[in-house]
Amino acid sequence: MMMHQTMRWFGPNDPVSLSDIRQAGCSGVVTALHHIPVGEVWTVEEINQRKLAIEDAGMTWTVIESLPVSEDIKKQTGNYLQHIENYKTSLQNVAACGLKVVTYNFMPILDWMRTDISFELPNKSRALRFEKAAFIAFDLFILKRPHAAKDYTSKEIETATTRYASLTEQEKEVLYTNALLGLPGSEERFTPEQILAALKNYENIDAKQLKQHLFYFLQQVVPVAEANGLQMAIHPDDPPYPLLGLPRIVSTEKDLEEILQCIVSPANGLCFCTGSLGVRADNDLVKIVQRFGENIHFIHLRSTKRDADGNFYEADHLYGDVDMFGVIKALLVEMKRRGASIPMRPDHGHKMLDDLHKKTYPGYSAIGRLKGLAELRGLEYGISKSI
Ligand code: DNO
Repeated sequence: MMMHQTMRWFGPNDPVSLSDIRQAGCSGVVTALHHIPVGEVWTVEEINQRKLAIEDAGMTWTVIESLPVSEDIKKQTGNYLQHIENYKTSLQNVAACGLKVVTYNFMPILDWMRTDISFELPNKSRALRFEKAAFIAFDLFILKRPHAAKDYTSKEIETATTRYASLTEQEKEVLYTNALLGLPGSEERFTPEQILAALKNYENIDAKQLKQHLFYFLQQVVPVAEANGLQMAIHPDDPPYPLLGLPRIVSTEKDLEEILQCIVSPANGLCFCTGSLGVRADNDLVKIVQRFGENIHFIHLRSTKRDADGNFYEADHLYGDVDMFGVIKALLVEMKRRGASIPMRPDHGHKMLDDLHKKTYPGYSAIGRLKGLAELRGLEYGISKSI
């Protein structure tokens, strides 16, 4: 038994087509209705229309990535109660259309964060990278977040100051654009004013408070998911630590444990993302699979490479810091235990070959992901034959 192999598809505007994904060897895609504003209901008609398009291309759609959680729900402000009701309705609707897994995240304001989306590797392909000094320079000197300096050591500030001084005007512009990239799947860019205003709303929400908001949300929606045969899958923070003074609450093994305990249900589960969790050296990924395997409903496979200065870049899928052999082996043991396959996707990929000249969503070019998937599939096949 192999994992259910999928790729993320951003919908009809994605430069990577369904046919490309099918040729990469996928039996399904994971997607979302990105055009529906966050907080509103996904209707049966809209879901079915997307599902049919995917089935027409010879694949299935069982995993949603993502059914987004509104900022109001995360902050418990404004219309959050209505948004939770809408979320429940969307869950009922996606279940009625035969979907199974609902990925979401609880990262305030921003989803993933990188400083460089075109980091040149020795072989000339391009990767996503997070450079700490550049990020701090962005925070202090471009965004100019009030009181940001108190979050950093004087050494970090010194390094960031030097780094900022080394940037050309064009490089500053690129750093600004990268750091303020909107949510994946949207063309939106935040302005510094928008971000500062959004950050201000989180001033009184610390990690403990945000966790309570997550738990409240889960206590509301998980019973609906369970009653409808759905599996919720929370995506970890990327990177897995606080940024811009914002709390991050899905970063460590302890966080995962608390989330799974706040409402014990087969529907309350994880999107196990090795690239996100793997940025922290104190996350033992194999152990996390062994401990929480039962609640892993969706898998993102990717590897990052850290350095001593707190930087990381997205490495080849099988190398970097992630013990991909150990992780896949542990996941296959879990699949065997439950007698069912788990959906996976190669997370991100390098920009390489013809894709170097194309405009694609950062991390989501076709060829780099195809290479990642092919390598992961080979590794999985080898391990599955030997256990
Ligand atoms: C990044 C993705 C995330 C993920 C969301 C899930 O490339 O892994 O954007 O889709 O966090 O809600």
